[in-house]
Amino acid sequence: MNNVPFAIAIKFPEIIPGMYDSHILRKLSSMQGQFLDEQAFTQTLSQEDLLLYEVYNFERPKLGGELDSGLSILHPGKVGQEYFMTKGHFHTVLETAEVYYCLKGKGVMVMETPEGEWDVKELTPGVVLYVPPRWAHRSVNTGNDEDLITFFVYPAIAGHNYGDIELQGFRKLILDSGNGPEIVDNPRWQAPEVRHNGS
Ligand code: PAN
Ligand code: ZN
Repeated sequence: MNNVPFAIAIKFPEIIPGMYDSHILRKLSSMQGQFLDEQAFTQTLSQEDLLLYEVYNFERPKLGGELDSGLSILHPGKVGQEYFMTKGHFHTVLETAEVYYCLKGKGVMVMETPEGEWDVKELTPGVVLYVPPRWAHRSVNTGNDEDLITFFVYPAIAGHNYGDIELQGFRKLILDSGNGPEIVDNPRWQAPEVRHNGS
């Protein structure tokens, strides 16, 4: 990979960059066990394996000092009452942070630490969100019919740990109350001390 500066235009309304290193497509079938309403999940999936989100990555060598960046495009929709969301992850190198910049749409970032602290921050165009080291993160599209588009940057050495989130999901879920989004407890989630006692 050339160690020379590069510039990539992200222009409205197309958004999709003219150049990128990888394009990841995540469909509903890859989110087995992650949505609260399992019946709604099975039913939605039986109709169509919907495309939930796409990521365009600008990748750099996995070296200290390098930064990976890219665009996340999370489509609108729901499984039952739960809005479409990304899988979410901790960074494998837990002590690495990430910055998100919201370009379009409406949503939230759901975050938590391994110790069970949690936070939810709104994402609307112009918002810069700092996800500190140690915080797992998942974006959720709470808009009715618009993509949630964010630009992100993180250390190239970070890596993605999906497994710990897949075990029981995030502590908080974002559901449509019928009157807008609400934050609810995830019944599958167990506090670290309970989890580690092997219940
Ligand atoms: C982002 C995310 C992207 C997709 O690049 O990877 O939004 O979400 P999932 O990786 O959870 O499927 C990021 O946070 N990178 O570290
Ligand atoms: Zn990340």
